[in-house]
Amino acid sequence: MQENGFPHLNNDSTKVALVEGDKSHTYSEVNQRIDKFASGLLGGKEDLQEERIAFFLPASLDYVTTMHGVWRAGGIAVPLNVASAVPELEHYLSCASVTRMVSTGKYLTSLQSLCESMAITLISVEDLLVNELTKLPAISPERRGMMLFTSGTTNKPKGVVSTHKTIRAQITTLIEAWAWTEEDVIPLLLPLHHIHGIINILCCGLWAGATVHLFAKFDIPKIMEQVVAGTYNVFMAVPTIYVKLIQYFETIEDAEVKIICDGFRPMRLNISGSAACPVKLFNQWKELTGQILLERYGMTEIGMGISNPYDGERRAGAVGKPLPGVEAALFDEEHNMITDEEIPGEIRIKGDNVFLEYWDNPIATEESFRDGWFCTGDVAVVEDGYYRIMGRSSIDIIKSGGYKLSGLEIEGTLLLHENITEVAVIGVEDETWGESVMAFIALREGANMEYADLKSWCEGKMSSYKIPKAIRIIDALPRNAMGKVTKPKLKELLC
Ligand code: MCA
Ligand code: AMP
Repeated sequence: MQENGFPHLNNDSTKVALVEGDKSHTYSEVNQRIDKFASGLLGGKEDLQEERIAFFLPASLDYVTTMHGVWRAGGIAVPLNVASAVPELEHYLSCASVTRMVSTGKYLTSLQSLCESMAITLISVEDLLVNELTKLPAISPERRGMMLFTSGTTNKPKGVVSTHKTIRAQITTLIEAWAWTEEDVIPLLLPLHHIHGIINILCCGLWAGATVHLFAKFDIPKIMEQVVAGTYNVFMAVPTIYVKLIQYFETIEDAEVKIICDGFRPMRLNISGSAACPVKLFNQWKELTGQILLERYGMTEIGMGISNPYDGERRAGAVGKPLPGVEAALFDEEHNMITDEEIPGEIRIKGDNVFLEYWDNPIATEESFRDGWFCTGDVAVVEDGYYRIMGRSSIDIIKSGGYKLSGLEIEGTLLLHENITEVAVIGVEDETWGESVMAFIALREGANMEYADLKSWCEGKMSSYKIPKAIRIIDALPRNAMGKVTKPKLKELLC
């Protein structure tokens, strides 16, 4: 282990860190494997000097080995969405100038030609587990450690770069605020290319010395088996997961529902975040399980910023107060800080938790900060000290099942369809997904389009959760005098 760096991992020896199916791995086993992998990655070099190493791995021991191995060897970890379509992957890999990609099993075959065409060396963790350990570099906190891709109001996702200091701040504030301890056992059922899964669950758990159960997908019966067995004392998910659990309860016997809900009841904490938790859902979950959901607010660029309290009132429909070490304030359109309660404004955030930069995009980085504050684009009010999210400043951002999607990115792909002349994508309210993607489409003269055909056409061109759930064919998109599409008018068409 390096001496001065930021290993971000507990060093307890015998405690179980990870459970993966019927296998479990202790902290000492995981730590040793990481050191071997980091030594293999270095391959004789003293320091990777922020080489971007991508990984295309489901939640697994290999994932943890790779992420921490890259950190310990001085690289930048670039975890990728294992559900990505090839054009999306091409963008991530070229944007980050990735040189090596770590993957496993069947993916090693499916990624081969893409990696070859981009001169990226494709490797497995096993390939780099060396027995002779090298001295690992000392990593200063200001060094870049991770790049995650996020959708914005531009066509292509941007790489959000965090330093080791950022990562540390994001983890430690949650350890303190949510009272993580080594006694905690938590299931990880979220994808591992976003903060929610990576920082809030995996990194916090492994920093605290807790046990994290890894699930490669949201497998309700398997996870519920463990809930019933009383395995977990903490549960974190996006609102859609709680909705889907309630929908699942409607498909099984009442007695079984009761047993599952009794498994949730004694947990010390159930958290909802990544998208608004409707008050109805908050109340339903409380009625079913007795759990008062702790809702919090975060963003890829800031980790978590605002949270309802662990001890104290958890207010339905509100996201709470700024976390320890995080400064939050509301600003009006003239960039004046709002000091009166109940006047809405944009949430801006300061603190060590805030990212360093958008990779290779100084203009976007500069535009996203004002006077040292990161401008989130989310609008809120403060009521009695509690922040309540009112919406977003951009209609081009859609939050579906916890994923942040760019309407413009989806439009860009749909426009490649030979029969589509104009398209506008918006999010429409949806009980399961929060918002679901809807496309308004104008067609080439004489052309027809069935939804099912468009859906099949989209497959492989974008991640499946970005594919519109519905389309509406219209003659022409509504535009203002400047020729800009007026998306709010499209929403009105649905009323
Ligand atoms: C799956 N589908 C979706 C979504 N997920 N459609 C719209 N929105 C989605 N989010 C579609 C698939 O395309 C597929 O469609 C069908 O649903 C079944 O797919 P499957 O993968 O089996 O679905 P699932 O396992 O039930 O997934 C639902 C899910 C998943 C578990 C809620 O969406 C998910 O993991 N969401 C969380 C994402 C996340 O971690 N977000 C945090 C980022 P078809 O059948 O037509 O092919 S935000 C963040 O990190 C910030 C910092 C924060 O605040 O936390
Ligand atoms: P992402 O960049 O994918 O991490 O998504 C961050 C966005 O998710 C934020 O800018 C918010 O719009 C939204 N978000 C996260 N948590 C909440 C919440 N509790 N309530 C409402 N929106 C949320």
